[in-house]
Order: sequence, then C-alpha cells, then structure tokens
Amino acid sequence: MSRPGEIDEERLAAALKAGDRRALAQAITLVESTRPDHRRAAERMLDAVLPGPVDTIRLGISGVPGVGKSTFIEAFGRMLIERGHRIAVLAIDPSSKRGGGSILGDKTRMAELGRSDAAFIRPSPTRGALGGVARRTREAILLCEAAGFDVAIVETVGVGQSETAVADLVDMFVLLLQPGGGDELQGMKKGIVELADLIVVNKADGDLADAAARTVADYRNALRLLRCASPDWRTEIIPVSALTGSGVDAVWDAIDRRRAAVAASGALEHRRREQARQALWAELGEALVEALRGDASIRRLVPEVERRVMAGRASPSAAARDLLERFLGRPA
Ligand SMILES: Nc1nc2c(ncn2[C@@H]2O[C@H](COP(=O)(O)OP(=O)(O)OP(=O)(O)O)[C@@H](O)[C@H]2O)c(=O)[nH]1
Ligand SMILES: [Mg+2]
Repeated sequence: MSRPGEIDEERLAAALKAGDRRALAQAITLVESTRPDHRRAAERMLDAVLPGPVDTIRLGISGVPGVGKSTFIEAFGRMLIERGHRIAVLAIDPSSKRGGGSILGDKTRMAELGRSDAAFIRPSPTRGALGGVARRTREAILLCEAAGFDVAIVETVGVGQSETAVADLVDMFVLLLQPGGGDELQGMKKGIVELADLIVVNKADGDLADAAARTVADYRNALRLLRCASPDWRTEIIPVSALTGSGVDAVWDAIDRRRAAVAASGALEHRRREQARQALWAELGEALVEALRGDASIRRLVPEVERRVMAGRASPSAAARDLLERFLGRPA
C-alpha cells in the first residue's frame, strides 16, 4: 500500500523489468530527481532491479556539434534493431543551456528510431554538473538494461570535459570525426582521441568522400604516436556515411569483435567492476560533502573560513582539515 504522493518503487521496478517503457521513463526521472525522498526511493528501486543482465553493450558516442551523431545513431540503431537488438539512447549535452529546442531537433533526426518499440531515446538535462551527469547516467544505463535494452548508447557533445566522465561509464568509447582538417586534431584535444576505442569518420559520401579517405589516413598516422585507449586493442578508424548507411555495419562488426575479445579475456568484467567501485567512492565523496555542508555547526563556521581562504590568510588545505576535524570530532 502506498500513501498518496508516495512513490511505489517496488511496483515501478517490477513494471520496468517487464519492459514497460513508461515505467522506464518514470524510473529515470526518479533517479534524476534531487529531492532527498526521491533519492531514497531511487536507491531502493535500483537495488530491486540489480543485478541486471550482463550480456549488454554500453557505448559512448561523442563528436563536435554537427559531426552527425544523431544521424549516425539513427542509422546505427536501425541496423541494430534489424539484427534483433533493443537499443537505448541517453543523450547528454553539458555544453549548452539549450532547452526543448535541441531535444525536439534530436527527436526529429532520430524520428524512425524514436517510433520503434525496440528503441528508447532519452535526452538528459545536466544542469551544468558533470559529476552529476556521470552519477545519474550510470543509473539510467542500469535501468535501461533491466528493462531489456541490450545496447545502451550515451551520446555526448565533444566539448572536452564530458568525454572522460562518459568513457568511465561505458565499455567502449566511439569518437565521430568529420572529413577534412588535415592531420590537425579537429578542435579536439589529443586526450579525447586517446580515449577513443574506435574512430568513425562520418560524411564519407559525395564530395566529401576523398577528404574522408584522407582523414582516415591522417588519423591512422597520428594514432601511431598516441597512446591507445586500451592496451589490448588498437584503435580502429572506419569511414562511414550516416546519411547513406555505408560503413555503419563495419562499425558494428568492430564493436562486436572487440566485445567478444574483452568478454573472453575478462577485461570487460574487470572494467565494469572497477567502474562500479569508482562510482561507490564518487557517491561516498558526494555524500560526505553533503553531510558536511548540511551540518549546522559547520554551516556557522563556513562563511568566516571561506573569507580567510579567499583573502589568502589561510590555505585551503589547512582550512578544509580544520572543518573536517570539527565535523568528525577527532583529528583527521
Ligand atoms: N553528407 C553527409 N551529411 C551528414 C551525414 N551525417 C550527418 N550529416 C548532416 O550533418 C548535419 C548535422 O547532423 P546531426 O546528426 O544533427 O549532427 P549532431 O552531431 O547530432 O549535431 P548536434 O546534435 O548539434 O551536436 C545535418 O545536416 C546532417 O544531415 C553524412 O553521413 N553525410
Ligand atoms: Mg545531435
């Protein structure tokens, strides 16, 4: 029995596991909520769906605005559905404060995918907090998997900060590039290229086909000088046209091959276990800071401590230790 206004997380978890899409959407809204009572309900719901299926694929897809991420995911997703997969797309955009407009735009570009029962598309508002993105997107992935979506794609705009957070959530990180730009790294930091397990050069069609071939060659050269994302996998570079669909199956073949390899070697399980451990410590860090900020006696001290630190009269380190010791009631 649930009281009015109270969330029945057990019912929600059960409906979700039965594949109910509305329940999945509600469940993701619940984990995104910052209300303390919602957070507790979200935690109980997550515990009710864990452990989820293991035979799933988590992909991060990134690239600068306009590179063709949405167009690619539409083509890629349709191909996966034809092959019997169920695909969830979680789109993150930490770069802008664009509201419904961009969401609507993406929905139209992924029009066909959005209509399919085998696809679930969800834009994630981020409110500027990257740590928050990772925390709740990780939970959203788990929920999608529990609801029977075996391929989860986290789409993020390639602006530099969100990639690392997303790479830590997924099994494999795919970077989309455009033709052209010679051997310069297309407004991307070298670090992002080094995160990529797979590089897709999109728009390899029509007038851009030659330029795409050159870009593929340039990056093959450039990658010799870079560190690969995984020691057991050489980053592959594949030309694709999301518009015509050519090369999209080659991308899937590469992903499938790598997945088979890392599953067989145990590297996949290891990576996911480590990601879960990291998430635990990230949660602990956040929870401790929240508890500290919420403590009445600490709150009284904070303005003066902040003033001293801001004026350069106290070091942040010593001031932090002092606050922590007062909070804990013992030396830290
Ligand atoms: N020629 C060609 N154009 C493409 C291809 N893929 C995408 N485009 C075009 O590139 C433009 C941007 O595509 P989107 O899929 O919206 O790109 P995006 O990366 O999702 O962009 P944001 O969501 O703004 O970050 C659109 O006009 C597409 O039609 C392709 O394979 N070939
Ligand atoms: Mg897009």
